Amino acid sequence: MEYKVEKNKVEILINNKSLNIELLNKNIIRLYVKKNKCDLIDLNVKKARRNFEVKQEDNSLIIIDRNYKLLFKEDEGVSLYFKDSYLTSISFNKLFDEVEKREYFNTSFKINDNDNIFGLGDKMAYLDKKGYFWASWATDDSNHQDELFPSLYKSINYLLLRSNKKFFGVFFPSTFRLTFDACKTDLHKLTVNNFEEEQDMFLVLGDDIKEVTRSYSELVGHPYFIRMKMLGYQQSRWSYENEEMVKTLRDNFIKHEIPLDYIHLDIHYMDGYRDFTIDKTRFPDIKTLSEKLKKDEIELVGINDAAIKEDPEFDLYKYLEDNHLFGTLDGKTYINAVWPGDSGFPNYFDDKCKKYFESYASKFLDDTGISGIWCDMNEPASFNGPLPDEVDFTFGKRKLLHKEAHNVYAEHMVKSFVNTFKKKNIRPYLFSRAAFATTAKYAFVWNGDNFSLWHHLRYSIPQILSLSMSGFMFNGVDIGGFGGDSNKELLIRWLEANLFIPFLRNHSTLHTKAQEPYAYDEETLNIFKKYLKIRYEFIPYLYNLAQEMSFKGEPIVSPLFYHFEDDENTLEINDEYMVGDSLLVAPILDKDARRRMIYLPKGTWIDLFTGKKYIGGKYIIFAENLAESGYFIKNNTLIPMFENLKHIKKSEIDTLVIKVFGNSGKVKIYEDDGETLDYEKGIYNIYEARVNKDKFTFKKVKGSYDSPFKKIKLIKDGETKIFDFKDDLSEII
Ligand code: NBV
Repeated sequence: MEYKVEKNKVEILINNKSLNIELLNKNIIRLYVKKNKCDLIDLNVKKARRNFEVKQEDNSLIIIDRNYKLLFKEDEGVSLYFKDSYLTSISFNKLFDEVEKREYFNTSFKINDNDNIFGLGDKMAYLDKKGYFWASWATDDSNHQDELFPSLYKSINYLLLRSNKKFFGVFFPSTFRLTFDACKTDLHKLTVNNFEEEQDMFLVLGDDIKEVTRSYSELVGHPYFIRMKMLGYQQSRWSYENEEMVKTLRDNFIKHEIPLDYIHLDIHYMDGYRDFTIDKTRFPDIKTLSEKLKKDEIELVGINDAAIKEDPEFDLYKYLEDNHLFGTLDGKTYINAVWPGDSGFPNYFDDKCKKYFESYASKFLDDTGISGIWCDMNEPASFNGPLPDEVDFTFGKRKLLHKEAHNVYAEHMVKSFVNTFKKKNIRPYLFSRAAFATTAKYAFVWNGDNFSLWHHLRYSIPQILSLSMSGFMFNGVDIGGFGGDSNKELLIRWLEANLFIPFLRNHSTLHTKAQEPYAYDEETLNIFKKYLKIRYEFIPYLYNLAQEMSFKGEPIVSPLFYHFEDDENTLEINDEYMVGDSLLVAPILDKDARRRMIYLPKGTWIDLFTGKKYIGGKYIIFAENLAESGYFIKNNTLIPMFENLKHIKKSEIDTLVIKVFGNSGKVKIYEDDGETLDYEKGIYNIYEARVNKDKFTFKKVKGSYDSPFKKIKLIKDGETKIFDFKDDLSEII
C-alpha cells in the first residue's frame, strides 16, 4: 500500500486518487478525497500537534493516536475507533453519474442495529433520523409535513451518531446539495451523497456527548450571545399591519398585565414590500411609535426579505443594480418573483454588498427605532420556480453558481447585518429562517411555517432539540402554530411545552383566528399569565445557560440523553427535554389528554408546582390538567430567579432571588448589562452561591460589572430571607 506521512497528515494513494487523513487535534479528524476550499464559511479549526504512529499490517494501514485509531483496508475503507471502542467503518464508493458522465464518490457509514443517527438540524421528525431519506437543500415548502419532506429551510450537514454506546459527530462542509440515506435502502448503511464534490468530512470525537457537542460547536462557531431581553415573551402575527393594531396590542398586554418584550412587524409594515422602508399610510410616524413602546420596555422587530424589488426608483435596488451586486444569469441581473413582485437576489457574498446593507440597515434602525431584524425568504425562496443552478453570485475572483451558493445564501445575508448592531455596541437581534451549519454564530433561527396541529406541537420538541444538538442552541418555533386556526387547548399546551425554549414567540399567518394570550377567554389569559410569570422568574437561569452556550458551546435545552447518556431509556424520549442540567420538562402533547407517562432519570426530582418529590430511574404516571404541566427540578439545586417582571430591563432589576430545591446545592451566576458587547472586554460578574443545610454563602468570584442588585432573597422550605446584596456573604439561615 502506498502512503505518505507529513506532519499531522497521512495520504493513502488508491487508484490515482488519494485519501487524506488529517489529525487536527485530540477530538477532530479531517478525512477527504478532495479538500473543500471552505471559503464560503468560517470554520474554527484548532490544530494541535499529535504524536501518532503509522504502521502497515497485512493489507491494512493503521494510524494510532493516543485518543483514536484509524484502520484502512482497501476493500473496506476506514474503521474508526475512539479509545479502543469501535465506532464505524467509512467506505468510499465509486459511482458513475450517467447525467454528468463522470465518476464520483459517495460515503457510507456502517450502522449497527442498536446505533442511532441524530443531528441534521431542523427536520420535521423525531430525534433519531434512522430509516428515512434526508437532504440538505434549503427549501421553503410551507406545506411541509412530517418525515416525508427530506429538506426544510436549513442545511445542517451534521450527523450525531451513537455507536457502541459512544457518541461521535460527522460534519460535511460542502455547501452543495447533499443527501443522506439514513439506513433507508440498506438497514446497516448510512450513505451520504454529494453529486458535485468528492467527500470531505470532519469526524468529531470525545469522551462523551458533551465533549463531542462542545468540539463541534467550537468548529462551526459558538452561537452568538443574545440580549437578555430576547429571553422574554414575543408576540407576532402576519401582520400587525398598522400603528393602530400595534397600539391596541400594547394596550391589551398592559391592561391584562401580560409580560411582553418584543412585538414583531411582518411584511405589511413595508412600502410595497421593499426592504427597509415603511408604509407611511399604515405607520405615519414609526419612530414616535417605537419610542413610546420603549417607555413600556416593549421593542419592535421588523421582517426583512432576501430579495429586493426591481424598481429603479428604489435607492437600494438602484445601488445594487448600478454596482452589479445582484445574482446574474447570462450576464444580466437575474429576476424572479417574491412578495414585492419582480425582484433581484442581492449578491450578499460580495463584501461591497455586505457593507452597503450593513449601513443601509443601520440608518433604518436609527430612523425607525426598530430593535431587531428578522430575515425571511432567504433559502432563497422564489415564486416563479426555483433559481436556476447557473445563477452566478461572483465571489471574489471566482464564479459562484447558485448550486454551490444556495445552502449558504442565508448565512451571507445575515452576516451583512451583524455589524449593523455591533457598531452600535449592542448585541445583534438577528434571526433567520434559512441557515447553513455555520450560521449560529451570526444569527439565531426559528423553524418557519408550522401548523396549528397537534402533531406539529409534538414535533416541536424533537425539532428544537435536534437543532440544539446540531449547533443551533438558540431557537424556537411559532407557538400556537403558524398555518391554520389554533384553539384554546392547543395554544395553552404549546405554551406549556415550549415554556423554557430559548426563543418564545407566538406567531400566526394571515387571516387565521387571533392567537394572542387574551384572544380566547379569561381562563386562557390566566393560564398564560401563570406560565409567563414562571418563564420570567427563570430568566437568570436561562441567561446563565445562554452565556454557557456562547462561551462554551453548551446547549440551553437538550434531549435527556445529553445529560444521562449512560441511561439507554433516555434514547427513546422525544417528548421531554432538559433545560440546563437541573430542569426537566415533560408536557402534554395530545388533545384532551390529562395524564401522561414521564420518564425521570436516576435521582430525586421535585415537582415545580407541588414540591412533591419523585424518585427517578423509572416511568411515572403524572396528571396534568390544563393549567398543570410537568416541570421537575433536580433535588438539591439552587435556581437563580427574578421576580415580578413584566419586561426585561436588566439595569432596573435590583433583587436576585435564589430558590433552594432540596436542602443544599450550589450555583454559578453570570451577570452583565444584558445588552452591550462590554462583556467582551471582561465587564461581567460571576458569583457563586451555596447552601449547605443551614449555611448560605454568596460571593463574587470574578468580574468588574457594576451590579444594580441591592437585595438577595433566599427562598428555602417555603421561607424567605432577605439580605443586602454584597459581594461576599455568609449567613446562617
Ligand atoms: O412574511 C410572511 C411570512 C411570515 O409570517 C412567516 O413567518 C415566514 O415563515 N413569510 C414566511 C412569507 C409567507 C409564507 C407563506
